[in-house]
Amino acid sequence: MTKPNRRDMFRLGAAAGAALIAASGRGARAASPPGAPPADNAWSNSLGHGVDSKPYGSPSPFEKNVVRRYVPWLSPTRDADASMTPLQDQPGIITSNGVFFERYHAGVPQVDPKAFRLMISGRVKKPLLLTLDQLMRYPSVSRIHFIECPANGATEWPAAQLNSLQLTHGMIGCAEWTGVLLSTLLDEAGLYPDSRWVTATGSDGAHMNRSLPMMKCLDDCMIAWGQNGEAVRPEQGYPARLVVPGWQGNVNVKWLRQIQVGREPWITREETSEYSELLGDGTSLGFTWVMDAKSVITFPCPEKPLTQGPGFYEIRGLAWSGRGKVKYVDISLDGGVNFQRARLDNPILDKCMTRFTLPWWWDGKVALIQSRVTDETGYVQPTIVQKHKFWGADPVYENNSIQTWQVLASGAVNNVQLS
Ligand SMILES: Nc1nc2c(c(=O)[nH]1)N[C@H]1C(S)=C(S)[C@@H](COP(=O)(O)O)O[C@H]1N2
Ligand SMILES: [Mo]
Repeated sequence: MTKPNRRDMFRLGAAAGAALIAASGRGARAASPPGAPPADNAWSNSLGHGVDSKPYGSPSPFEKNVVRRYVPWLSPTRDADASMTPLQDQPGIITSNGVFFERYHAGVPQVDPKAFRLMISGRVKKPLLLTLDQLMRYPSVSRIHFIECPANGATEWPAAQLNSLQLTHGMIGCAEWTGVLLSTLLDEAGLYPDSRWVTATGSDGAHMNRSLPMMKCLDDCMIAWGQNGEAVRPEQGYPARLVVPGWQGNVNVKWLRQIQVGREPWITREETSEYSELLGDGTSLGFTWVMDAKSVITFPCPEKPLTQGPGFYEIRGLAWSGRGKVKYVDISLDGGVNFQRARLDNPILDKCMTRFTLPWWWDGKVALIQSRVTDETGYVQPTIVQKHKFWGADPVYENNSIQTWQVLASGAVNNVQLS
């Protein structure tokens, strides 16, 4: 199909609309068929609800399908589980608090903010014990960062298993976090030259604890109490969580209660049985903190097929890197043979989701669409074949490989893996 000019962009859609009007004729009042002027619907002839009925808002009932979802066979219990963000319905880079993915090892505790205490102890000159009000008194920052669980995409290591963007890529969320930099509190407590490691512990039943090198703690870690214009949600660690920008989700300790400073890493259970990866050659990686660059096309995708026949569509997607900013995103329509550069939307921020788009005149034929991000360090998102070379045949974590969606002639979209 030759590329039509801009004025013709919706020509095919308009023709289909005209046919529909002819078929529906008179009496079709409820919904306006494409091409017809807006119908005079009931909501135009009556009062809407007033300010008293919804002091805390919620999405339109027509958006009830936009919810977190989970994969029952990934974990046997709901209180030690993960749910995924519906990325197919996320228009921009911010993940709505109500659908921000969840991961917890012992359920969501209900923490009383009055009883909250944060202890900063260990190899510091002046240990601190802070109430929430005291914590919130320190100078604060607001920053937009993603948090991604390294198990995001784990099911897709052996083969394309789940035909869903949400279930293959949704263990990520991006929010504006507001709080105090960890460096501010560590400066207040006073470090010694050999105060080289920090361990953060949660107050939930899992008492999740992870060791972090001092360099990262003094760089950009923060203790956040704000999330996208309101208090951090219970699922995200109310009233305060650690945000470790760009690093594995599991180090972003929620329901925070202790920051311990020491000379050595703690080598906690989470750092031996859980988050250390066995490689193909039999050796194990001690710490794998940084989330490497990743991108995915969010439209079209299995949940959002092409429903209006051949013609113009805008390919849309999200890209991010735990090492810094997204530099560019390339799109392939033929399974990775040829690539063209996508347009990036501002803002392009450090360790943050970046939105990309590409205009596409779909000829109605089968296409294999992919996105590939390059970050500001020059790191290029790898193929699954390249990943397996280093990570071995059967890994769990860190699947940041290029995703291929197969667009069928019908417009349906499937998750496929190219070997
Ligand atoms: N206290 C505590 N913090 C925790 C966890 C936990 O179980 N308990 N789970 C971790 C894991 S594995 C991930 S991926 C992130 C998920 O953050 P979210 O639920 O806000 O998306 O929280 C981390 N912080
Ligand atoms: Mo995680």
